[in-house]
Amino acid sequence: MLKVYDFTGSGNGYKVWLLMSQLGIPFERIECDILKGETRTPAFLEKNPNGRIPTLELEDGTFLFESGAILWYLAEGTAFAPSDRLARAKTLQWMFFEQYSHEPYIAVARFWKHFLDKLTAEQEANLPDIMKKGYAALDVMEKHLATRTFFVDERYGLADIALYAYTHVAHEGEFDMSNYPSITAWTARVKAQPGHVSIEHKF
Ligand SMILES: N[C@@H](CCC(=O)N[C@@H](CS)C(=O)NCC(=O)O)C(=O)O
Repeated sequence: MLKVYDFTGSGNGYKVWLLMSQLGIPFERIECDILKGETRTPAFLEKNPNGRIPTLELEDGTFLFESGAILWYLAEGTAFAPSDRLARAKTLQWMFFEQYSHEPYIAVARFWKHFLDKLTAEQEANLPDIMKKGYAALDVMEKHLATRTFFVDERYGLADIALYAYTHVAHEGEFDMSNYPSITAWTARVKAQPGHVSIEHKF
């Protein structure tokens, strides 16, 4: 059986097991407490030299890391990963956007505000810039979704999963979502997809 190394509440981990749930792929979930450094032990670094979850262990003992790569591995050949060349590129476009312009701000603000007891002076100093860049990513999404139901070709797929993971919990990073009606409507459409599970799902 596939094994998913994960941390409760992680949006990056959630992307992986949300897709697996929707595809009906059985998996074993292994909790790694990142707050206790459990992804930085020599044993974990053997699995993922980058010391992070999500990490997927295949049945032959191969390890795969980076949520986007794991999503593509799992979704290849299914309706979640388009076969059309341009649709694949557009899916990657939004997934790269998520990793470069969205997750580093929205997920980081959420982690600091929702998971940490107290911010360091450096984190406090960086927070306004993180929030500003997070809002810039939300602005891009809002504009795109104003005339669309899903990110690529009006079909729910990997780009939606990748962006949903941290967007729907952006309020936990104290992002005010009241000015984002198109994102809010898209969030509801994602939640309504067959096999959807919540990030708060108890294993
Ligand atoms: N780009 C990576 C980011 C993974 C990531 O940042 N994981 C965090 C939890 S959400 C982590 O494992 N942090 C622990 C650490 O850095 O020690 C992905 O998409 O998988």
